Amino acid sequence: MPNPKFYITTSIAYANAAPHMGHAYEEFLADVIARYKRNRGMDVFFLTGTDEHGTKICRTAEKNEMPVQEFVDKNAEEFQRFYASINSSFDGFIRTSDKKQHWPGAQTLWKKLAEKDDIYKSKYTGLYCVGCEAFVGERDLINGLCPNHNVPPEKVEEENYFFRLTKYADIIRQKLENDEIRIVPEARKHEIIALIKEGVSDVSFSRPQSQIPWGIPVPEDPNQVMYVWCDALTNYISALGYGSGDETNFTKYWPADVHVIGKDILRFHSLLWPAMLLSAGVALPKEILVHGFITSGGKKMSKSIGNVVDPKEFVEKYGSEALRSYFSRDLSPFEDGDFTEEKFLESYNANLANGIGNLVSRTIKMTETYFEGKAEMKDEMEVLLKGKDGAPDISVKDYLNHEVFPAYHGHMERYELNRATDTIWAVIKKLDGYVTDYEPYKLIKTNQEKTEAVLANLLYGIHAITHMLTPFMPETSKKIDEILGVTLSEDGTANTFSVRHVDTPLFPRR
Ligand code: ME8
Repeated sequence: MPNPKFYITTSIAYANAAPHMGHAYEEFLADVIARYKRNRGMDVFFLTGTDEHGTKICRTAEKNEMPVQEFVDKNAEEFQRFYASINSSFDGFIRTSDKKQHWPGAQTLWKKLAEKDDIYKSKYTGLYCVGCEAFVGERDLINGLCPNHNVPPEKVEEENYFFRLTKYADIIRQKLENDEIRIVPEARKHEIIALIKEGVSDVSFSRPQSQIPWGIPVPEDPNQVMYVWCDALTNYISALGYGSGDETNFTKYWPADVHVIGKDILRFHSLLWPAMLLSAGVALPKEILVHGFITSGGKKMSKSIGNVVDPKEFVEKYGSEALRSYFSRDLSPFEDGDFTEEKFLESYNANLANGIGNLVSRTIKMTETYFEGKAEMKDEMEVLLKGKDGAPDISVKDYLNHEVFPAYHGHMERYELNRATDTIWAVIKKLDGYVTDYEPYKLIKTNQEKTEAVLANLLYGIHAITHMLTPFMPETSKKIDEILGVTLSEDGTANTFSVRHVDTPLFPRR
């Protein structure tokens, strides 16, 4: 039996500026899930990339006095470099200006919709927000301004192609209601269903080439270029070879098991995209994970407020593992979350320096001092974790197998990533308590055998921690495992340790 496949994507970031903290977070979320699924033995394809067409990019390139292609090349490279610097394990990076891989996919899909008679030409008179790259209605505005960008939308009057979204709205609403397309978290599902119930219109699906020269030409009508969202959404299949010749990956990995996106682009992914796929007769994505927004000091990060935290500078200063740790511990994937340097430092010291760093260093030190760095798990001498508040005592192994792992995997499967790390940090706390209860630094004077059992249990517990922590902090987990010098027994559990000396703390206090 081949391993089950798992196809996960991020949205594709606009290549009109350097990556921001929101991009870093979304990439991190998808990376944690991809790493977790790989560790579970799945055949994972993790796709990320950049969205390189549209009015916004075209205008920003002009402002920067650069040819558009050069401008997006530079930014796409910056995204790739940044994602690599935060240890993203992506398998594919799609760029929508890629004429070999992406354009044929987008044009093939367009033709399918046209064959279905789901595309027609009509006059569009209305409003367009360049920031959103979206046609907006009066009801979307607050005091005449786009609430996302605080600017008035532009008036547009032009001859466009339209896509018959109305034809599919009801079917999609049903598929959302019965979780055929599952939206996580549940609240976002209700939000999109309510939006569909308010009423849906057909969408303008192209722009005149004279208005926006930077985009994919509409098949058989070079006077029109595709609307940027029509082109961008197709990336999820064009990256797998759809429409460009070799469809091996498309056949193998599609449909997406999960699209990871931010809350502002929910309607494109849970309505427009499924409608396009239904029209083309292509299978629908199974799940959409919708994350919240990162703010700074409770406010949207903005240059004028001066609260922007640049993720690249941040990684240069503190390292990618520290950033990943903050994302893991302090943000919930389903809600908005705050990022400030002050909060980061607090979390760093509590979770890393005093938390895992301290537990590892004192355990290693005692093993070195009392047993020349060697310890072995022996069944005949169990030293139990003391049950608190009337709970019975329990062995470290049983505690991990019966309480910790089931809770951890449950959270991971439900994408409750911060709750999964709560489970990990509960183990750290438990092991700290174990040291306090048995005081190996005193016990060594009276009972050497029992002290070794305590240390072996601690090392065993730390190995369980690194195992669970790998998707979140891959480098730290690897480093700690090297320090532990673990040898696994036949059943795959750690049984002997030969610890390595460390001179510098894993996470010095900051
Ligand atoms: O929307 N916090 O690109 P984008 C968390 N090209 N996430 C945030 C955020 C924040 N402050 N700001 C933005 C696009 N995001 C399109 C996608 S997909 C076919 C096309 C998230 O660069 C946002 O929700 O504006 C989106 O998921 C991602 O960053 C890219 O945003």
